Amino acid sequence: MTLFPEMITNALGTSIIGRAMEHGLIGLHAVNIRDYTLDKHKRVDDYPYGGGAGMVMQAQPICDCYQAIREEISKKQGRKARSPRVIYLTPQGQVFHQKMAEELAQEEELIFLCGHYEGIDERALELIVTDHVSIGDYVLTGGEMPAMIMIDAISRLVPGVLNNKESAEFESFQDNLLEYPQYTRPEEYEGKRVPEVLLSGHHAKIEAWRREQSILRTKERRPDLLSQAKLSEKEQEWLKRWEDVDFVL
Ligand code: 9D3
Repeated sequence: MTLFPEMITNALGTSIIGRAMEHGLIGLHAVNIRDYTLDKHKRVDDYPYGGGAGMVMQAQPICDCYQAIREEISKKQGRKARSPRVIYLTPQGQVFHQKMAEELAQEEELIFLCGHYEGIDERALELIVTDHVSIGDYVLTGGEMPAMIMIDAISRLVPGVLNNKESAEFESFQDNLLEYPQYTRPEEYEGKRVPEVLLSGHHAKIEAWRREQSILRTKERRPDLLSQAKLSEKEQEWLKRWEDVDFVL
């Protein structure tokens, strides 16, 4: 639900998500809230009661838009569907994270409500919204890009959307460690050589090196994640020896 539906369809249509839509793995409908206004000038906002700067989006177009979407879902499912979760994108929401994406990927239907500049009449939020979500502590101009980010993160978890199953499973955030560095041909570029161990063909050594790199890289770049990573006793001992080293990578 948005005032700028083409923003969503244009951006997501050309991505991996677009391919998944063509294959019928997911469906995406960007619904224009303005299509549900009863105002003869097609207005969807008005001045705030109590005064103040800016405009406020009215409850009626949003709630009617929501009811129309519910009707479509019922038609598709051939029965009265249970109420889908309605996610309102707002800087005041819970901050989006991978666990939330995994949980939302289990849902059959999701509705995203995007605001823009102005706020939304609180009564519309009280009537239809089930989740308030932000994508982080920085200020954007609207909820469309946050919705797209959520849709992308959730859709790639739907079976079949990614090519190989592994890519969804062995993940940066799965075990709270960052990925190891990767190299391809040539062996030397601008005087910089590929780490010798990767050319050795010694698979156990390569695996051990990659694990080390993941741990060191996480310590350097995302120390906040390291505290939640599952490291073996041996790895924790080994890591202690790097404790006083400031610049490794
Ligand atoms: C300062 C009062 N508000 C302006 C009327 C704050 C405000 C509301 C809405 C500022 C920006 C926005 C537009 N942003 C979003 O709708 C939004 C958002 C964001 O800005 N950052 C992170 N996550 C999100 S989710 C939706």
